[in-house]
Amino acid sequence: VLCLPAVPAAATQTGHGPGPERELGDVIPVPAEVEPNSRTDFTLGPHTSIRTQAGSAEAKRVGRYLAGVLRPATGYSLPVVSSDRRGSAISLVLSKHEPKVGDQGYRLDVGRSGVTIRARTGAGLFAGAQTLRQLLPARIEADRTVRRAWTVPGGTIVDKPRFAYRGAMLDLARHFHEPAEIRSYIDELAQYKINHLHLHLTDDQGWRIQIDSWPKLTTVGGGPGTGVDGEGPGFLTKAEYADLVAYAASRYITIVPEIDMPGHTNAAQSTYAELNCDGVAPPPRTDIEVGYSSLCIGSETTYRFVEDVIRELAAMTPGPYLHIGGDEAHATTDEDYRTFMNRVLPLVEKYGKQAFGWNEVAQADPPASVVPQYWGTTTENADLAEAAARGNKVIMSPANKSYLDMKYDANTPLGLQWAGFIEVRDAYEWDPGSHVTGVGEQSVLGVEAPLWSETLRSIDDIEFMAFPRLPAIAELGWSPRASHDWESFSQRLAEQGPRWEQRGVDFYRSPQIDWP
Ligand code: TNX
Repeated sequence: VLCLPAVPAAATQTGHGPGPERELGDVIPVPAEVEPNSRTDFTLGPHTSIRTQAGSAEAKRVGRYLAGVLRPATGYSLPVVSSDRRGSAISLVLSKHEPKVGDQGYRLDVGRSGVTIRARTGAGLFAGAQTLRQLLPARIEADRTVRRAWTVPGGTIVDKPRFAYRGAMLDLARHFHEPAEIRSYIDELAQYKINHLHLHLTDDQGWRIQIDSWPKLTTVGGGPGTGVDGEGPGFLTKAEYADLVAYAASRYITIVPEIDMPGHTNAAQSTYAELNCDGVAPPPRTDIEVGYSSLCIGSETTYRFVEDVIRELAAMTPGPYLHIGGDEAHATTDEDYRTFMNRVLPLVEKYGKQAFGWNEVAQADPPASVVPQYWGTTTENADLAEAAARGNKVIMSPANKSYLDMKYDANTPLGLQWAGFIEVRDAYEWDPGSHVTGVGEQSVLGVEAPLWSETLRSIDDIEFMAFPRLPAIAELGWSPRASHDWESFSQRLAEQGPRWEQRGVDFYRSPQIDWP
C-alpha cells in the first residue's frame, strides 16, 4: 500500500493527479466483494455535499454522523442536503430492494463525481459510512484541518456480515467505567462494525445499575469502597443508562445488559441480608476470587428480588436481549442451578426479552430461545453441542481467543493470564463457525470480545487491551470465512495504527505487526 505523507495536494500529484492512499477493500473488517476501478477515484472538495433522499430521517441521521466525522480534518462544510442537484456528493440512499446486502449490509460505489452508499436499513448505511471513512487517508481522523487531497479509491464494494451479532463486553462491576469512557469505547467499536455492547453490570465486587425497588444495591453495593481493591466505585443511574442506550443506538449499537446470577452476587448479598439463606449479610469483597457466592435458591425472597431486577432492567432496555450470567456458580449445587434457571429464564420472557447466559446455562437444558455464550478454552463442550442440536443459537467468545483482558505476553503490564497469553494473531486465527465440535455455522448467532476489568482503571487501559485485538474479532464476525488470511489482515491492521494515533487511542504495538 502506498503511504503518502500529509502534504498539500499539489505535492502529492502523480501524472494522474492525487492518488488515493488506500486501496479499495483495504478496510477492517474486509468487505465481502470488492471491485476496484482505478479510473474512477473520487476526491472530496470544498463543494462536496452529503445527499439524502427527501423525507428519509434515517439516512439524514447517518449523513449528519458522517459529516461530523469528515469535517474536522477536511475543513469542508459538507452540508447534509436532500436534493437531486448534480455535482460532487456523497449520496446515502435507502432502498428496500437493494440486492445482496441483507439488512445490515450496503453497496458502495465510488465514481468520478462522488460516492453512493445504498442499503436497506440505517444500519447498512452506517456500515457503509464506516467503510468510506477507512478508505480515506489516515489523517481524516485528525481533529483539525489538514491540507491535502482527500481521495477515495474508485470501484464498487458489496458487503454484508457473516454473523448478525458482533459484540464487545465491558465489565463495569470490577471497576466502574464512567459514561464518557463508555461512549468513547462505543465510538471505537462502531468503526469495526460491532453492533452490540454487552455491559456486565453486577458482580461480587460491585452493583452498577440503579434498581428503584432495591435502592441500596447502588448506594451500598456500588458505593464507596466497592470494586477490586476498593478502587472502582460508581454506578449508572437510570437516566445515565438511558443516555448510553440512546448514544449506542445513534451508532447502531444495541446494549445487552447483564445481571450475573445465581453466583457472582456478593455485592447484592452483602447489601441485603435477606438474600442469604442464613439471613446474615457477608462482608463486602474486593478481591478477585470467583465462585464463592450464591443466591439462596430455596427462598421466595430471592425470586421476588430477581423478578424486580429483571422487570426494571427490561423496562429500561429497548434491545431484545437480557443476559442473566450464570457462570461459575460453584457455590450452587447442580440441582439448585437447574431449579434456579427453570424459574428465572421464564421471567426474562415474561418481561419481553430473550435470555443470554454464559455457557453453563446450557446445563439446565434451556428452551431454544436462550442464547448460551461460550467462554470455554477447549474445542469440546458437550452441553453446548447438545444445546445447538436442540436449536439454541450461541455466541462465541472463547476465553483463549477473544478475551481482551488476557495479557498479550508475559510483559503486558495489565490483564490476567488464566486462559493464556493472546497475541493479535491468536485472536485472529480461529473460526467461530467450527470452533466447538458439534456447533456449526448455522448455530452461531455471532462473536463477542469480552473485556473484564479486574486490572483496568482508565479508558487508556481499556484501549490498550482492546487494540489491536478487537478488530481481529470484529473481522471474524463480519467478513466471509473464505476471506480469512493473516497476511492480508495484518497489513490492513498496520494501517489502523496511524488512525489510532490521530484519535489519541492507546494501543499495543504488537511485534507481529509491521506498523508504519
Ligand atoms: C472468568 S469468563 C469470569 C469472570 C472473570 C474473568 C477474568 C466468565 C464468564 N467469568 O468472572 O472476570 O474470568 O478473565
